[in-house]
Amino acid sequence: MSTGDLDTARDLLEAASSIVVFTGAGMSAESGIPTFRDALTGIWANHDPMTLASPEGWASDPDLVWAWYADRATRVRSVAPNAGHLAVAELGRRRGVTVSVVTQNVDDLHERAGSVVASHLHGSLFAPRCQDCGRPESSDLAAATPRPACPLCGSTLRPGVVWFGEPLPSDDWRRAENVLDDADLMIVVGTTGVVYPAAELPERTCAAGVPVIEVNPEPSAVTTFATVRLAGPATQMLPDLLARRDQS
Ligand code: BV8
Ligand code: ZN
Repeated sequence: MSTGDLDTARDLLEAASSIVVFTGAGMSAESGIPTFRDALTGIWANHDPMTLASPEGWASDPDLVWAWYADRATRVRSVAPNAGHLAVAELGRRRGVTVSVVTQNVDDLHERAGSVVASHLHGSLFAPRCQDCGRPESSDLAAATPRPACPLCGSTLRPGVVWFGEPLPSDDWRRAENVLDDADLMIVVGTTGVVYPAAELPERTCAAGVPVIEVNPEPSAVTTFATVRLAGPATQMLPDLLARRDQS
């Protein structure tokens, strides 16, 4: 990455007052949470995440799918937010700037770093709910095994995430659209930009003439339209982007 890219990105940041930070699995990678593209490891090595993260996968083996999410929830609880999460939270505390986090991630690392998350587009590992009566259950049950029954109707709890083929939560989608309407900058961190309809949001931002800064060590679908790409990991690029010029 050239220092020119960092200067360009810093100019864009300094000029912005309403920023949307749009994040994907790469945001949590350096906290030790594998991205969706990473091959599943250990006991999950022989499973396809696209199958596990689908209604069909759930229907065919709810115990297996529940165990995968319980394992992921346990893993998230055992790691910490990284320097990238902390940089986003610090940006949100700056005077004169409104920062809205819109994440595709189902972990709570942005919240634990101190950010307020405007939208969890794909739900949360920590919001299990009854698959029949819809009653939301305590986040403590997210990692409970075996799969807990609904205390209200006795049916089974399901993970509170959005599976492939399922619609995104309308409230989260509306909140994401609302913050996009006011944005004068989007920072996209750690996403391939190929999962829809979430991937529409950076595209719409660009189409509206709002600058897009991408943070990703690899090119992605976002790279094709981003104003500038900071080619490196989130824990390095975000602190560099936010560093006050007189301090760098
Ligand atoms: C919908 C929750 C319609 C679950 C997720 C055929 C049938 C059905 C649907 C479709 C179909 N074909 C297409 C679709 C639409 C489908 C879709 O987009 N599929 C893709 C694969 C083509 N979308 C859907 O199904 C959506 N629903 O369309 O519903 C509908 C409407 C009305 C009524 C009924 C139905 C639902 C999509 C949501 C799926 N759920 N997550 C779970 O987590 O288990 S998506 C899941 O995958 C993640 O949440 C994440 O969003 C996504 C993976 O994308 P990324 O976040 O980008 O992560 P990835 O691993 O791909 O990449 C990591 C990136 O980070 C890389 O670029 C890497 O370079 C970078 N990186 C790595 N390290 C770092 C880094 N960056 C910075 N720093 C680092 N250190
Ligand atoms: Zn129930």
